[in-house]
Amino acid sequence: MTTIGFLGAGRMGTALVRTLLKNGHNVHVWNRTAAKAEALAAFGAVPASGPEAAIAGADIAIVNLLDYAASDAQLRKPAVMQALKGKLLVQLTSGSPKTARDTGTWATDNGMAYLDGAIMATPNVIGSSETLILYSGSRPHYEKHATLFAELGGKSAFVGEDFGKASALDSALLAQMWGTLFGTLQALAIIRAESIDAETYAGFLPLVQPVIDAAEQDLMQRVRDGRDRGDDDTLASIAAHSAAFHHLREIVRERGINSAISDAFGSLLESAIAKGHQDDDFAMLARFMAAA
Ligand code: FVH
Repeated sequence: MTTIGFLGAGRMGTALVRTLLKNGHNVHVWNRTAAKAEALAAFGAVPASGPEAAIAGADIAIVNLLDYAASDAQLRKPAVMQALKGKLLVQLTSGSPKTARDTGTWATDNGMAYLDGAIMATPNVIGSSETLILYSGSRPHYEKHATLFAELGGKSAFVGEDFGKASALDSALLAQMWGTLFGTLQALAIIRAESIDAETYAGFLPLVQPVIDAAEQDLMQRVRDGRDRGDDDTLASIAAHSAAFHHLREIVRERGINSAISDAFGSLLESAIAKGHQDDDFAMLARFMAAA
């Protein structure tokens, strides 16, 4: 059993606190709107009058607030910093790799151990064996509390001592998710515009995932292996993609579909061709996406 000082009782904070309580931990919780912390007393939590009171008698502190601005406003209070000295601070608020690194440096400079966590799940699956939360920072402290982290998410993993690594992987996975979600919106717009009937639509759905999986895995492998130059290994050149992409833009235009998504992707293809890469592999576009 661990005594935890927990800051935040929003949707995610409440799910995290309830899971910690269910696993027998002693949780002192503070929330800006006190009623949300008080509601957790029904599950065994101890509502705290302030963040420093929540952390004072705790072994570790866990933060899950809206953003780093809200988190910093609490953590950097002198009384809270005093309460945190010598303890592990686990940041489960979403942020960028930079804010994670800045906070990790601030924490270690002020006598704390630090783990930055990226929750790859919604509140309803916290505590599930399938739930993934990535952590980066102090490996010894992750290993010391690995059981507690596994209770929050069965697929949780330590990804490295660079404080920003968990957030970086989170950002990459979110980019992957939004790319797929926006692509799905585009596909649905075409299906709706072409008045595809329910039976045809039902036949379309099983085709989607295999296409996504194969394309994304092949592309990641090619980018990793540097196989982006036009050679006999190229399956589809940028010119071939651009020619096929032209049909997508035709449908979008003819059917009056919002062209923001297809215009964005089309401009990447066009700029690569303008720079003479028409015969290179589609994977070459990764160089265009990379920082200049
Ligand atoms: N919900 C989700 O599915 C995602 C999954 C991935 C990770 N996120 C991150 O978790 C953080 C909290 O998200 P949330 O969904 O729980 O958000 P809310 O329900 O809106 O709760 C926000 C809490 O933050 C407190 N808060 C907001 N502003 C301040 C402030 N200026 N000072 C102090 N506390 C503040 C808020 O307090 P109150 O409004 O109840 O008084 C809540 O406790 C977030 O980083 C997600 O990206 C969740």
